[in-house]
Amino acid sequence: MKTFKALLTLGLLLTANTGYCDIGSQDKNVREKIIGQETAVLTDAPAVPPPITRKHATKVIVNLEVKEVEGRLADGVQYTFWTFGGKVPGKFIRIREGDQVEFHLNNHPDNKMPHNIDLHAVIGPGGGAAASLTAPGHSSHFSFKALNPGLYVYHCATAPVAMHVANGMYGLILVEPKEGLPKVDHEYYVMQGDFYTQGKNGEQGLQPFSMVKAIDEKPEYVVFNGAAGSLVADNALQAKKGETIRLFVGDGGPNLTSSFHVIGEIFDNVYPEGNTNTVTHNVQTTFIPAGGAAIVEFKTHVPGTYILVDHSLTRAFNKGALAQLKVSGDEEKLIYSGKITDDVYLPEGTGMRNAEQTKVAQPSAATKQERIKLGEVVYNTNCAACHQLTGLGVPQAFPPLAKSDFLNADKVRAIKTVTGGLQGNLTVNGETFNGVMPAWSLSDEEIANVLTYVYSNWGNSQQEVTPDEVRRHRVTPGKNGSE
Ligand code: HEC
Ligand SMILES: [Cu+2]
Repeated sequence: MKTFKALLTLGLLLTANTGYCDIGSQDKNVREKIIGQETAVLTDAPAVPPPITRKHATKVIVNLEVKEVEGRLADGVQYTFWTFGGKVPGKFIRIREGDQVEFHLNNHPDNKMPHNIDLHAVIGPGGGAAASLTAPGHSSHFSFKALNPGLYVYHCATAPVAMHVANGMYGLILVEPKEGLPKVDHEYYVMQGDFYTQGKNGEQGLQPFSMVKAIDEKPEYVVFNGAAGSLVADNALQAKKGETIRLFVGDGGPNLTSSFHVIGEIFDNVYPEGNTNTVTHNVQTTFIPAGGAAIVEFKTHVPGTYILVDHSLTRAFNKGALAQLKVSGDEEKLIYSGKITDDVYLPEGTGMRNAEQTKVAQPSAATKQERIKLGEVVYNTNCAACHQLTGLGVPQAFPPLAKSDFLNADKVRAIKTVTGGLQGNLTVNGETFNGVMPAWSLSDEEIANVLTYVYSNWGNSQQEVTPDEVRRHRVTPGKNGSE
């Protein structure tokens, strides 16, 4: 009670000083009447939904679909992204302060993992995470009231959280202040993220996630909008001389902070940390924490190509955190006399792409040793998220594969478990589990490889599983009646 009074006094003091009372306006937002209903317009980066012009709070329905998709991370480098809406970063969500949001999280049936969402714009435990945990082929919904205006990050918070975020599960939600934001000519959505591949930067082929590099905070790629070069050349941001630009910039991390800078521009306005109540001016580089955001605004005066970077520069020029803004129009010699060409920084930026070629595919294994090696890749890509790289699992959630009595007792049952999925009560090494193991649509070869890898490690029985055995014992997903 005392602290509450103190906070109230602080709130009043702040009102007196800045004309703005955070706590009071939150209370007003709690009480604000909800009039009508609409479905949110969601956009893929770099597009931003149109400004909100309504003068009242409404009920906004948000439908967001989680999709696990393979896509381009850099030239010749593919990655299995986990996404909110099919792309990295996730769909941009724009609502108004005071709105009541009915949030639907849909986990596509082709996905392999459970997912959820933690929106930093939500006040409530987990920011919606516990209320939104959703298995593949399911849809959850929860609702929240947007009490604080600002630009907020949202992300998946399913264990292992850092892995879900590292795979691209983040995006931005703008809670537009009641009075709206000043009008500008262009609004764009840019979000930085760090990626941890098993292969070195530039190594070709489909690259599995590396938990080891993620824990060491040593990304192979640091990029804007989900891929190196996502916003260059034909995909560069566009403007004309004399236009005003607003960038909604987020940092999904999972680990690195961004020193966000546009080479050749000065930010006329920055709303630091995404806080729409405070504007600072004449900023060169603004700091964006992991899991944070900022809004920057500037007017273009001189035509040419401007480079957006994380000013921790090896990230920009060696790991991919580089984008372009192309400003068209007549030269402006008075402000800038030099000749401006398009490709000043590109030769350096493209240097990151040449590296030796390694092929990540699954040929058929000639020996057990080869099978184990191939199985490790399948395991790290598909199984480690739950059963962990150590095979030890997660207490009360994912059973261990290391020294598992369930696994070692019956090879055929293991094949049925992986091909058909498994749910319901299960006892492994005396511990009870009651979770859902998804069914895997992997080839006979891949399942033979992954099970042989599992059997050959962590104190297990050393059995080999052959593709022929998988073919003979595989079951239809969901039809695993063995347990
Ligand atoms: C989304 C999390 C998840 C992923 C990914 C996953 N599993 Fe499982 N797995 C589970 C859960 C949960 C159970 C226990 C199911 C139950 O309670 O009935 C389980 C059970 C098992 C079991 C039987 C229990 C034991 O510990 O021996 C085996 C074997 C197994 N999984 C192998 C695999 C393999 C191989 C892969 C990769 C192809 C894999 N799992 C991927 C969640 C997962
Ligand atoms: Cu997730």
